[in-house]
Amino acid sequence: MRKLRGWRTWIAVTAGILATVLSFGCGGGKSGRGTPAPSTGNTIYIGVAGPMTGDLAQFGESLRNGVTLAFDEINSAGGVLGKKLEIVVGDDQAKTNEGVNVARNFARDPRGIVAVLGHFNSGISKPAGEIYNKKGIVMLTPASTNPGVTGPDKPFVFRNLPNDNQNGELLAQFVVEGLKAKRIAIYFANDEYGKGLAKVVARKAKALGAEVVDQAKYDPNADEDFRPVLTKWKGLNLDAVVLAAENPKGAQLIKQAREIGLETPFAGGDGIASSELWKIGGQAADGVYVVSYFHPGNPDPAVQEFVKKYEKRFGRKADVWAAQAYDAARVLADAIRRAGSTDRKAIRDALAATDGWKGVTGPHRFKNGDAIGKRVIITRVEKKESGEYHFAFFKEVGAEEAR
Ligand code: ABU
Repeated sequence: MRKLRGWRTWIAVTAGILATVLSFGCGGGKSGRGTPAPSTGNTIYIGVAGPMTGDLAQFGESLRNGVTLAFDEINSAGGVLGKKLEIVVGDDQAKTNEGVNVARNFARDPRGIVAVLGHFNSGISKPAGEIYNKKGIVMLTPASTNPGVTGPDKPFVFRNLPNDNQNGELLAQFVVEGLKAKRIAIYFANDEYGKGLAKVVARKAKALGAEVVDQAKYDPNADEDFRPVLTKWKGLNLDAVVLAAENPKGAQLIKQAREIGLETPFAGGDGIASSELWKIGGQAADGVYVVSYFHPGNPDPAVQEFVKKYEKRFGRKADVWAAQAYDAARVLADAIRRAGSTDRKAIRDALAATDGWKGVTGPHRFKNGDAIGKRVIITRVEKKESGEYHFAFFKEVGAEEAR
């Protein structure tokens, strides 16, 4: 009997020690395995991930600038929960393996990263999101639109923009009904974003009665000559070309199209919503239609204040990705404030419960991690009197529920 009591005591003491060790190592048992407890000092560390170098660095820069501006404002006003927000930058170089490394490094960062804003590319947000989800760290992407990035099986993964089921349908509808296109061709990047968007556009365009005459894909990681396909398309009597691509490749493609004399109207997804369109494409970009969620000419005082502050701080104009990141940073800060702590699960729950928080890109609500009710607009590249190109507001095409 005494022997049995001895064993019981030994088991109880061992279990106690184990529980204590685990609670120190994993943030009170609430963080993923091997993930340091969330920041407990006077600083809240937030990861910002995207392509900071490489061909897609323009997008990473917009994301980082948008978050920087938001955190500067919040910190000047006293921070969140009396703590300062600080960015930890992760450069995924728009490469999947680098993105996965960034996610792993964030998850084991000894400072205890509380949440992550990013990544940009859907093909990276998908595997990286799985890591964050497993580790119990919120990932809020301001840019990745492939439907598979989020889902009920990934409760820690969010995006604050419509997914490509919505964007693709709205883009197809605009092309078929708005541009009256009956014969369409689609050129897409052979990546998670391009393939997904092209599929939805093709399906919806056909459903609306248009003919998808041809589709072509390109390798986003190779130096491609688009001219052979574009030359073939010149003889197809097309009414519109839909582009499911990211800049700079999208801009290069449009430039080559005009060079070989293909004058068909181009309409593209949000991957070509950056100034590289005219910086690379020049005059060829004139008149290209592009999906967006932000318009700097919006007279809303909050939008105008953001546009001015952004230009003053960074010496460049705010684009849709800067605006998206600015809103993502501020809605996350709002969720941390509402959570009342840096507990990662409490932040996830508060973010999921966001109900109408209004940013410069519109109101924010989430369902299974997807943004719902967000405004989608079509912009058109136009030359201003000053000679500068810009994305002019063309048409609002929807604010539908995520599906
Ligand atoms: N949605 C813009 C391009 C980024 C991506 O989803 O891959």
